[in-house]
Amino acid sequence: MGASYSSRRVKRDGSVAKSSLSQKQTNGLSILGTLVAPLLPSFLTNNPTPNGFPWSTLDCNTNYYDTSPNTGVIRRYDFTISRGVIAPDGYQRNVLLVNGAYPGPLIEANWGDMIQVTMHNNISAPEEGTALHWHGFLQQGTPWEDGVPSVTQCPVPPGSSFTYQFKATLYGTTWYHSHFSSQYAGGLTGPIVVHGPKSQKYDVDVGPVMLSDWYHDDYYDLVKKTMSTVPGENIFFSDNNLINGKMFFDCSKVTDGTPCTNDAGIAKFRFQRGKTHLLRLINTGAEGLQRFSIDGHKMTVIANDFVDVKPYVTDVVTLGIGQRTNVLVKANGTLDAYWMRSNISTICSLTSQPNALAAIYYDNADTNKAPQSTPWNAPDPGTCSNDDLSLTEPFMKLPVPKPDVTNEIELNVFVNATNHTLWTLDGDSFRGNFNSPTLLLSNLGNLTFQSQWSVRNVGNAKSVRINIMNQSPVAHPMHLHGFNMYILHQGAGEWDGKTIVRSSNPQRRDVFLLPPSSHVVMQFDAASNPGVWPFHCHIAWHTSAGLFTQFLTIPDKVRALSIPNVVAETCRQWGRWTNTNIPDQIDSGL
Ligand SMILES: *[C@@H]1O[C@H](CO)[C@@H](O)[C@H](O)[C@H]1NC(C)=O
Ligand SMILES: *[C@@H]1O[C@H](CO)[C@@H](O)[C@H](O)[C@H]1NC(C)=O
Ligand SMILES: *[C@@H]1O[C@H](CO)[C@@H](O)[C@H](O)[C@H]1NC(C)=O
Ligand SMILES: *[C@@H]1O[C@H](CO)[C@@H](O)[C@H](O)[C@H]1NC(C)=O
Ligand SMILES: *[C@@H]1O[C@H](CO)[C@@H](O)[C@H](O)[C@H]1NC(C)=O
Ligand SMILES: *[C@@H]1O[C@H](CO)[C@@H](O)[C@H](O)[C@H]1NC(C)=O
Ligand SMILES: [Cu+2]
Repeated sequence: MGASYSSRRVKRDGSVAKSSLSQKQTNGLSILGTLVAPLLPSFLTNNPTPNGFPWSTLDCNTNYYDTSPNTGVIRRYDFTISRGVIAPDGYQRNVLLVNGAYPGPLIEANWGDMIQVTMHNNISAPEEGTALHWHGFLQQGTPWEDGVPSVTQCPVPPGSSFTYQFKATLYGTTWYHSHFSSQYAGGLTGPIVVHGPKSQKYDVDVGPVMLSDWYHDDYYDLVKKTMSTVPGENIFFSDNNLINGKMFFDCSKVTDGTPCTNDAGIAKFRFQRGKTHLLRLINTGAEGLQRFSIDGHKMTVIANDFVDVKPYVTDVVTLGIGQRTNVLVKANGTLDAYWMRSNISTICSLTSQPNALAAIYYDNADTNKAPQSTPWNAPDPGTCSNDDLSLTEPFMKLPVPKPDVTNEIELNVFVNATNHTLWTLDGDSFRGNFNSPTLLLSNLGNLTFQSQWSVRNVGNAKSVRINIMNQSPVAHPMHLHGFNMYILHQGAGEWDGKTIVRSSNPQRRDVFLLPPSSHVVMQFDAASNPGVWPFHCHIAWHTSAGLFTQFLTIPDKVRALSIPNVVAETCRQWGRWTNTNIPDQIDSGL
């Protein structure tokens, strides 16, 4: 259905490429996806160190888990989170904006810089707490900056502010998003780019390409559906698919009188003929698995998440939620305009309109004309899986160490006695307590946790191996905070307990796709990062319904952390606010 709708619209030359709404009406103050969005870096990365770069003599072979430059530079950002009304795809809805923008502003830094973001919670009517998570950053020595309510901090109440500060010890492409309930499905997300040494040559850094499913209902109503006890009500479909926050919609489907404009416009990019372009793909969606392609162009994959990989060529890049892939694209097509496409897999995800389009214009092509290119014939294999582990070999080589602990975790779904559909890891369905973050309790030496907090204390284990078995018929993008995981094996059914793909240098990343009824074996070097680290499914609705656990690593060192007073002060502020405002925590809280 979605497919025929899209191709029909594409043939109406012009209307697709032109917008009858202003950028302000579709995306507020965001300029992402427009032809005035800057190429990157938007500041100079070179400086007068021996090698002319802030990272001096460090390069792509440096082990970034234990070595990163100290540039002495602080990149400061001031974010105000507010409610607003925009129409990213022409359908007008209430959203959450960062500095009036959806997607939120780009954070850009060099490897080794400090990133400092002062966030003001201006969410009103209704008021709501919030917190921002910096996806994929390791937060070594600063676990309280990870931005997860119930785990690393109390939510920041309306009217209050919180300043996050952490070091960019890894380089590449990532994003930030709210970790308070499913708020980020309401628009509270933005891209992050950390410039570092280049493992491959390219000419033009096009910047972030955010891929996101899009719902027309408020996120809170969708969380209510997720937690509904009415049979079937917790199954619902996204309404559209956006590239850099933009796409058009067939407003004849709107029956409730909500303002809707058919031709909201699409994201546009410019290519320079003959040059090699870097595209930084990020799946910032709530539920949908994306299959990204560019008509007439092959892509060379050079990084997955924060890990540069040995380059390989592909027609389609698969991204689960939270995953990033840097690709190089040579502008050597015969036409002067091409479609960029991102299709949500209709086998692996729930959507009524899977196909996102954006336009790529070479040099002086007419940017008001729709491209006439044709898609690759690349049928969805329906495996809900990333590229084979044998293909994705990290550039910076690390063998997997011998684990001191191996845990098996079973992922399942069940309906509880009051008919709520809940996800479980080893039988526990997570539900957090906003007032008692695990990190703060652990820092006080109180390791008595409620079972519904699903805390796994791995003690002094240096390296922890997890064999996770998905007993559900659904794929899950599993994300670990604080580490890059070694991804050792994946397959249908049970693991044989020994086979590892390329143990001399297995794939590493911070989100992996766990296909239906399959296992994935991952490992992380727990002792390298004392703290409390969530491991969860990145589907917003699954996290809401409990698919979340947390690892406590090196508790003695967590006890010894000197956590800034503002973290406890935020809990006091949250406590005061909740004295008179009862937060309606209908889900797990995250
Ligand atoms: C994306 O969807 C379009 C429209 O249905 C289709 O022609 C194209 O082959 C698809 N591409 C991929 C990579 O799935
Ligand atoms: C706070 O939010 C309101 C809308 O709820 C908006 O009008 C106002 O401009 C916002 N303040 C700032 C500083 O962004
Ligand atoms: C375009 O460049 C890519 C990457 O260098 C190459 O694989 C491809 O064959 C080229 N295509 C044409 C039409 O020259
Ligand atoms: C079922 O789960 C919901 C959501 O977590 C919870 O509110 C409810 O108390 C649970 N029911 C029972 C009987 O435990
Ligand atoms: C749960 O659903 C079953 C089947 O629809 C129904 O018979 C039962 O009354 C429901 N229980 C509750 C507590 O709502
Ligand atoms: C430890 O924290 C729990 C809350 O998880 C609390 O109930 C308990 O009283 C605390 N214990 C001590 C000794 O403070
Ligand atoms: Cu999931």
